[in-house]
Amino acid sequence: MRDHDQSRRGLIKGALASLGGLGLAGCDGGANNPLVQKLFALEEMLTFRTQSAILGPDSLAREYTESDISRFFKPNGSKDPQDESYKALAADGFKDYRLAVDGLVERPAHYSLAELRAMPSRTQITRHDCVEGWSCIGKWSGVRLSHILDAAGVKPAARYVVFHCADTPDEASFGEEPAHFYGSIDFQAARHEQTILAYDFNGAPLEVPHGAPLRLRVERQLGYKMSKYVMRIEVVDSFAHLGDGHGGYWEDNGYTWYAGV
Ligand SMILES: Nc1nc2c(c(=O)[nH]1)N[C@H]1C(S)=C(S)[C@@H](COP(=O)(O)O)O[C@H]1N2
Ligand SMILES: [Mo]
Repeated sequence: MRDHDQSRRGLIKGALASLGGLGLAGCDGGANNPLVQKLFALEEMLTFRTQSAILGPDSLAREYTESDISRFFKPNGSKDPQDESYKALAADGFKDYRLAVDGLVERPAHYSLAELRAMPSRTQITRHDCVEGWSCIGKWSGVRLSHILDAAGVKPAARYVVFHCADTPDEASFGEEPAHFYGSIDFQAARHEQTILAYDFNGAPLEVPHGAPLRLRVERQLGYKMSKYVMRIEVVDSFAHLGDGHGGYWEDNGYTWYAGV
């Protein structure tokens, strides 16, 4: 059963990959291609059916060994945030970085990197799949998101965890501040054992192209859900008020494309 579904997914991934080869797919623009959107919707449906009906949403993503680690792990999307306060933090080795945790929680908090590193950690070697059709295997270490959520005390009305990021992928227009990247996941994903806020990549502190100083790993989902440059975690009951209301930067981009063409 599992192999069958894996190979169906493989076929769709292959189709996406060949589109990528034609320069049609990819996080940097091709995601707006109608065919890519359709294939992605199909992929999402099959993935959802496979994972919830057969594997169960809490089952673990495959973990690999040290020798499987990709020699080159492609950085994608934002690679060098230009936000002034982010640049100041980076110039100082993120000494003054604080992760904010707020929203529908009993105990809003701020954590330095040292405090995050002092929490129980998890290390996992996993495969990152971008919707563009490429995959890389890397080793990630960080704190489980569920640990952070438990420390904050999630209120009953909470439904999603939102990640507010430092990067501003789009140009500012008409003197407005450029919008920051954001993403969101539900609590099933947030509390999954392999869902971590990673500060180390392949055994060394995360570097800027991969999301320094802290990035989400949500291993049962595609790459674009794994917010880099996480500055603030907000627990919400709805994301309708954020961005264009679709729960994330990439999600909002998909919607804009459908509406516009
Ligand atoms: N803040 C932020 N997070 C992001 C992105 C981005 O542009 N900004 N791109 C996403 C996409 S499409 C992918 S494939 C992965 C890439 O992670 P990597 O650069 O470590 O390979 O980050 C995801 N998280
Ligand atoms: Mo991606």
